[in-house]
Amino acid sequence: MWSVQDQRLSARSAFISDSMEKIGTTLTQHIWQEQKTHPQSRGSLSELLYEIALVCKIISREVNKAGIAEIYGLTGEVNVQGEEVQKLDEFTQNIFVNILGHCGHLCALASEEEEGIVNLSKEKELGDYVMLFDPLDGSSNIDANVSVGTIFSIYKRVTKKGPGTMEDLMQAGNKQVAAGYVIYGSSTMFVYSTGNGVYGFTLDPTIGEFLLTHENITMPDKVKNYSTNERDYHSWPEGIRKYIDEIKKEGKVSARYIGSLVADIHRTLLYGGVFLYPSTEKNPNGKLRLLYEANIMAFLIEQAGGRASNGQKNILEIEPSELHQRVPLYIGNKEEVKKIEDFLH
Ligand code: P6P
Repeated sequence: MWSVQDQRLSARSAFISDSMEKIGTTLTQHIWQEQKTHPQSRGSLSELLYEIALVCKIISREVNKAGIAEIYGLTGEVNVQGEEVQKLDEFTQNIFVNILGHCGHLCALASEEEEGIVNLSKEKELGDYVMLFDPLDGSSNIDANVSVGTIFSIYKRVTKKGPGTMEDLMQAGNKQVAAGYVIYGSSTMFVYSTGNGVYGFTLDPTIGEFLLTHENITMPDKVKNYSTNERDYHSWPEGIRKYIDEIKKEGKVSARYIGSLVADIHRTLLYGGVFLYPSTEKNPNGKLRLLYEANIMAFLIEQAGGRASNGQKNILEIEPSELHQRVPLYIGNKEEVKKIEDFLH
């Protein structure tokens, strides 16, 4: 005859074994499996990705409680982009620099929030990688509880030793060894690629793990949505006006625009469609940044079967000339982006 205690223990172990069957692949396990496909790898990139995931779990916690913690609102300062700095912007920038700066796998860091290279020369151990990131993209939407995101791009250094330089940071997007974003929305998702497909992981906050929910994401062929800020219609290049006029005349593709790059790209990646941020009178080179916004989205979308262009060439082939340089961005369904390029020519 089992005691009540024995019955409780057996029920609990049954529950644990049952739920373990459902837990699937964690992000940590996936990164490790990816590493095993590179026998010469020493695990430095894997550990770097683990650290990024850790930082993003902390950011997720802060973003999800921002209102309660009363850290909504502005700091009263302005960043290098001339944008008002939200308190969460400041928090996310600092936590990235503090944790990633000390992880020993980077020799240089650059961020949307800082003019130049984040100085790691004081670090006792410098690594073989550089990272460019936008700690909290779309942060102007925070107070309206709209999805925001973190964007990151990782390259192998090209210089031999010592603190990383601009040469290490300003590489073409096709040299990225890993890139991804984390979207803080109805759930927190970590979406990344190391060049072998795009994988999405959803955070289970009850166990603090990112669990694989989107295996080898492939863009649908159907162009479901077009996404752009039509405020700029009259200052777009004529080809873009003609393209959008045609889409609206046909009436088969829905307009969807959130105004938060990570959210707009995440929807485009999963549902299919195109996102456009053309050059405008206010932003003759477009608004979005090549090195820590466009390159990452281009890398992921291309891995998922899509295409990203500045209107003339593949985003990933652009040789950077400035750390914060902007580019026009046409990204999404491959055939549709090629059609946009044709309209521009
Ligand atoms: P606009 C957010 O401020 C951001 O940098 C991107 O996340 C977003 O895609 C874009 O700007 C939105 O710009 O001009 O439409 O407000």
